[in-house]
Amino acid sequence: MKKLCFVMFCLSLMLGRLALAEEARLDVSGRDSGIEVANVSASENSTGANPSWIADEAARKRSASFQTPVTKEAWTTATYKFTPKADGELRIDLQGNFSKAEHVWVYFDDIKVTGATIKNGDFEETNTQGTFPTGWNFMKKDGVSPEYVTEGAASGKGCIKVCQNWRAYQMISVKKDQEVVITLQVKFAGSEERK
Ligand SMILES: [Ca+2]
Repeated sequence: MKKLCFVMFCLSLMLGRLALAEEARLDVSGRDSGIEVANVSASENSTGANPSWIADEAARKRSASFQTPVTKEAWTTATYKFTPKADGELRIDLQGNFSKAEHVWVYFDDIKVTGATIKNGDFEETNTQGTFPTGWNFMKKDGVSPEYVTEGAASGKGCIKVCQNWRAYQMISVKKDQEVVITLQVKFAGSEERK
């Protein structure tokens, strides 16, 4: 019986570990503009959908969430697609996957968009001090912020480090029925225990 308990304990640890797989996450939101986001899909190494965790159907149709598994060893390239159902602005948020146990930090770089215009998707344009990428907003709280990073970028010199609690975001202009295709590179940047 003790042995069985031990096996069950090991299995639960393994499953817990699987559930903690590190992923980059990009959310698209038409919450403010009321724009629906249809035909959500992602490249084979990723997932993309109108998020099942939003219970209200109308709100769910105005959102899309994409996730890509990341490693510390190498940058991963992913492609995300969706079609806006009206002209206007959508917000995109760059973050890591949600975990109750950890803050999952992820690097983003080399974001290219067709069908809409993104500002400074390669994070190469900065303020005069070279400490902040223009065109982006950083979500700051509890004295912590996303980071602008100038070492080890996937493309050029700069990239950013974000997680679910501390995101980078901007508004992109979209057109009715004009498919938006986002390609980007992501990499795991480490995790820390939630306090
Ligand atoms: Ca870059």
